[in-house]
Amino acid sequence: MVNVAQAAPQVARATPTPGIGQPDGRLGVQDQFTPIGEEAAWFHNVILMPIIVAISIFVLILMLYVIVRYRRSAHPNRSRTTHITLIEVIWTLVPVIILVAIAVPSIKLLANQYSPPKADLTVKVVGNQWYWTYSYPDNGDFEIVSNVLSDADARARGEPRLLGVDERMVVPAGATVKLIVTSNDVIHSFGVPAFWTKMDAVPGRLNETWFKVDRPGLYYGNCFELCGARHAYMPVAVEVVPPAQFAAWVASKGGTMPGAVAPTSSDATQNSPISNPVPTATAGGSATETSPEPSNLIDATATPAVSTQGATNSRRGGTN
Ligand SMILES: [Cu+2]
Repeated sequence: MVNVAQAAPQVARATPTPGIGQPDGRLGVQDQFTPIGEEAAWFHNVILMPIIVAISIFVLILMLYVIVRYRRSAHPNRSRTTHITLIEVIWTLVPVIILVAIAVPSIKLLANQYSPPKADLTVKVVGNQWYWTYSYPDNGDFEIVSNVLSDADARARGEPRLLGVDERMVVPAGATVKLIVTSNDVIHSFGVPAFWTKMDAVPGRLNETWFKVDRPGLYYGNCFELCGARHAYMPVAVEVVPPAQFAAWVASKGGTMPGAVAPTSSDATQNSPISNPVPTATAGGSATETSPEPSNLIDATATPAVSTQGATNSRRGGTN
């Protein structure tokens, strides 16, 4: 698996590890393999769940106590008490304190999700009825079409039913991967639970998310938006590989590594604003009016990041 660099055309495929990157019937969230995922799972498991359980048990005990202690047969003459200032202050302040205690780690997590480190790699994710395409603008802009495996093929390859795909998204381990997510037809949603990554794929709109995984392996996800008859048949499979193997895989797909060919364009891409979807709105909107093709959409929005000269040249070299 490590020495695939010499075998350029055919690159080894990772096999799934039980319990990692796929549902295994457990209660709770999957094991997390990104910094955001670890933080979010900690927030869920250590903060939210204990508070929710404690409140539920407290309220249940309180109700049982009141039902028994103040039952009608024990109190033939009802109490005329309507206000106790102390307890009203308490039951106002305690929930406020609980909410603030939840809000602090929650907002911190949200801020971390929206301030990714500089991207090492960009992958364009396009949802289609009913498959995904992945293209790699930093690596010669080759495109991969990812279709679900048939049950027989999945069994033959040792992959879980309805999660295995023919062509996986492959990314290098330890790299910050920026995803630009859009759709070709209806609203889909790209998600990988083990990364805590989920993003709507909306036609005519570019959404952005990111992940960074250090552990090589195979991680499955799904389309998370009900998108039509074969919604359940467009799984996501992300294979995280050592960087050398990623380079071999890119070569096997006819792509190039950024440093090797076009250092200037890759620099420009890396300098592009990571969490700024604003410039995409106008370009995306106009592109939608003329043509709904998402590759045009993304090219149109990608041009500001590269130099204006580059954009003009490519246009001249292309259709005009
Ligand atoms: Cu879908």
